[in-house]
Amino acid sequence: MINKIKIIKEEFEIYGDFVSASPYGSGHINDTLRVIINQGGTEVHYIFQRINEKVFRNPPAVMENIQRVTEHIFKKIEEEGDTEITRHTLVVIKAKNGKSYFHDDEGKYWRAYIFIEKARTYDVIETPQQAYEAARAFGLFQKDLSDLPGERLHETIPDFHNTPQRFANLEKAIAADVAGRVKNAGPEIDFVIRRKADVSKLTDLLAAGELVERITHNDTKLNNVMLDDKTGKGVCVIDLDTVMPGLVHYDFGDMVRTSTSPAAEDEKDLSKVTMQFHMFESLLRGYLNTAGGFLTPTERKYLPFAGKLITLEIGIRFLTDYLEGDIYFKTHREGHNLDRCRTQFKLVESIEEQMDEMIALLNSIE
Ligand code: ADP
Ligand code: GN1
Ligand code: MG
Repeated sequence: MINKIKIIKEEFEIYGDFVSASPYGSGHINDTLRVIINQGGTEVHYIFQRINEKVFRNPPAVMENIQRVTEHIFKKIEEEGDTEITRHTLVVIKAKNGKSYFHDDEGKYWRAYIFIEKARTYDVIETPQQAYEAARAFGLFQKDLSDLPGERLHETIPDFHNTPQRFANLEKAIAADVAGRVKNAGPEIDFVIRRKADVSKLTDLLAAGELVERITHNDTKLNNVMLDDKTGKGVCVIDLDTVMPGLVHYDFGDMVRTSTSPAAEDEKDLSKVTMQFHMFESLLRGYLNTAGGFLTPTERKYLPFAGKLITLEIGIRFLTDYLEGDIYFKTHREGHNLDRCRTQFKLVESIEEQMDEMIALLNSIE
C-alpha cells in the first residue's frame, strides 16, 4: 500500500518528495492515509483516501458533490474575509488530469485533501464545550449550504437515511440468515420490532410536506468534525461523501448518537452507555446557535425524536450487517457489529427515558 501511495502521489498536483504514508483515523468506510511530503526541507501533510466503491457506487458523482459544496463554502468564507480558509473547509487537490480524483489501473478511485493542522477529531465526547462546538459547526455547515446554486446534489447512497427501508432490509437479512447468526441476536431483533411504529415518522412527515428537504451532511458523527487543538472551537466539517439532500434531523440525530454518551460506539460494558443530558443540552444550544435561524417550527419540534430515531437506525444497520456476515462496515473483532448494535440500543433506551425532559428543554429555549 505505501509503495502504491508513492505512485499515486505523482498523479496529483502536489510538488515535493514523498516521505511516508500511514493509515489515519478510525472511519468505518474509506481507506484514509496521512501522507508526508518534503517540500524544500519542510514536511507537509496531506490526506489521501481510497474511496470505498462497494459503498459509493458512483465515485465521480461523490466527488462532483464534494467539489460543488467545498467551492461554495470556500467562496462564502473568502467573501467574509476569513484569513484561514483552508482550515475552515476541506480543499480537494486536483489530479494532474484536471479531475478531482484519480482512477488507478486497478479501477480504484483516489482523492487528496489539504491536511487540516492544529486540530483533531474525537471518537468519544469528553466535554460539553466539545458538544457545543461540534453542533455549532454542523449547523453552520447546513446554513452555508442553504443557498447552494444549481442542480439538486447527487444522492451518493440512495435511501441512505430511509429508516423504513433500513427496517425492511433488516427483515430480509433475518429471513435469509446467510451467516447463521439470527440465533445470536434474538433480543436485538425484538428490540427493533417493538419500535416499528417509530421508523417511518420522519419520512411520513416529509411525504406529507410537513418537513422540508435541505442539503445535509448525513454522517455527523463526532469524528467527522475537527476541533481546534488550542481553543477547542469547531474548525472544519469533514467526511463529505454523503452530503446530499436530506432532513436536518439526520444530522442532529447523529450528533445525539455520537456526542452524548461517554462510551465508545462499540463499548461492550453497556452500563457505561448513557445519554448524558448536559451533553444533549450543549448540542442543542450549539446547533440552534447556527441553525436556529432557518429551522421551521416543525423541524425544531422533532429534534429530540431525531436523536432516538437515528440511533435506532444506525443500530439497525449494524445489526443487519452482523446478520449479513459483516460485509459493509469495517470490523476489527468477532461480533463487532453486534457489539455496536447493542451499544446503540442501550443508548436508544436511555434517550427514551429522558425524552420528556429533552422536549421540555427544547421548549424552554427561545
Ligand atoms: P471515513 O469516511 O472512513 O470516516 P474520514 O473522511 O472521516 O473517513 O477520515 C478519517 C479520519 O481522518 C477523520 O476522522 C480525521 O481524523 C482524519 N481526516 C480526514 N480528513 C482530514 C483532513 N483534511 N485533515 C486532517 N485530518 C483529516
Ligand atoms: C460510517 O464513514 P464513517 O465511519 O464516518 C457510516 C455512517 C455510520 C457510521 C457509524 C457512508 O461513517 O453512516 O453512521 O459509520 N458511513 C457510511 O459509525 O455508511
Ligand atoms: Mg469519517
